[in-house]
Amino acid sequence: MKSLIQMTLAAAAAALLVACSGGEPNAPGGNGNGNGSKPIVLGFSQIGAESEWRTANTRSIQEAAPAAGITLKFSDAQQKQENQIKALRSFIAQRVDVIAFSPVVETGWETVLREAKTANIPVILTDRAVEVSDSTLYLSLIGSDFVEEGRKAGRWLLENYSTGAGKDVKGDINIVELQGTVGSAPANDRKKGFAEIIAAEPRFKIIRSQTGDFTRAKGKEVMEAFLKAEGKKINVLFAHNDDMAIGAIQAIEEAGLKPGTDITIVSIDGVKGAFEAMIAGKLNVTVECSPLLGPQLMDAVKQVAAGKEIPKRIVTEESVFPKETAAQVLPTRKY
Ligand code: GYE
Repeated sequence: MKSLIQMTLAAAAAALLVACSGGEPNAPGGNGNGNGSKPIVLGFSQIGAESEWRTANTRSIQEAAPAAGITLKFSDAQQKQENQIKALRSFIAQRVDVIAFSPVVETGWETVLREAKTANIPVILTDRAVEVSDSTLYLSLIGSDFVEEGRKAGRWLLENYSTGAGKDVKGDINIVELQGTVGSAPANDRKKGFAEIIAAEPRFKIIRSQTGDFTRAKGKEVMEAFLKAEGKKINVLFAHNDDMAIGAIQAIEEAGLKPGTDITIVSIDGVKGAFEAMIAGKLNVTVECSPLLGPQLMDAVKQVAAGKEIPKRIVTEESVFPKETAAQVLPTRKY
C-alpha cells in the first residue's frame, strides 16, 4: 500500500514536471494512474461565492489539487445552474479525466450527467446532492448529512430554550426560519431535519419561513420583513447558514432588539464569523458543516483515475458549538 502511494506520488511529481515544462497534460490516456505519464485532470464546477463556507470550500479544493499532483480546471457558476451545465459540457468537450461539482439545486441534471457517462468521464458530487432516476450517473457524493444538521439544530433548541432564554416565555415559542437557496439540498434537508425534531414539542411553531439565498444581504433583508410583520412575537431564528444569521443579527439590532437574548439564534456551518458573533453574545449556537472537502475529493479522484471503486457516499464528521464554547474553540477553527 505504502509503495503504491509512493509510486503514485512519484508519478504525479514526474508528470507535474512534464506539465510545467510544456508537456501535454491533456493528451488522451493521461490519467496519472501510476503509469508514469500525465497528471490527472479534474474539472470542478463550483456554485459561486455566496458565503464564508463557500469561500473556504473553494480554497480547500484549490489547495488540495496541486498538493495531490492533480491539474485542476476550476469554474465558478455564480449561483446559476445553467452556468454549471455549461461548465460540465466544456469539461466533457475538453475530455478531462474526472468531473466533480457541487450542484446548486437538486433537480435538472439528468441530461448533462448522461452526456458525461456517454463520454466515459466519471463524475463525483461534492457537498450537495442531486435527484436523478439513475444513480449510476455519478460515482459518489462527498459531503455532510444536511438532514442530521437540521436535527442537531432542532435538538439544541428543544434542550436549551426553555431553561435558557425562554424560561419566562409562556405559550407558543415562535420561530422564524431563513431558508437557503430554493431547491438546494442543504435548504431542503435542513428544513426537514429541524421540522422533524420540533414536531415533538407543539409549543415550538414556525410562524414564517422564507429563503435568504444563503447570503448576508438577503438574510438581513428577509429578517427585516419578518420583524416588520411579527415584531416582538419572534422568539427564535433558525437560519440555514451562518451568513444569513449574521445578516439577520444586523436587522435585529437595527430594530432595537438584542440578538442572542431577545431572539435566540440557531444556525449552521460553524464559520469564523459565527464564532465571533457567539463571543459577542449575539448568536446562540452553530451546527458544524465542514467545507474542507478538498483532500477527500482528491483522494477519491485518484482512486477513480486508477480504476478503483469508491464508496457511493462519503459523509463528513461534524460537531455542534454552543456560544459557551466559542472563545475556546475559535483559535482552532480553520475556516
Ligand atoms: O451551508 C452554505 C453555503 O452547500 C453546505 O452552501 C453548503 C451550503 C452552506 O452557501 O453556507
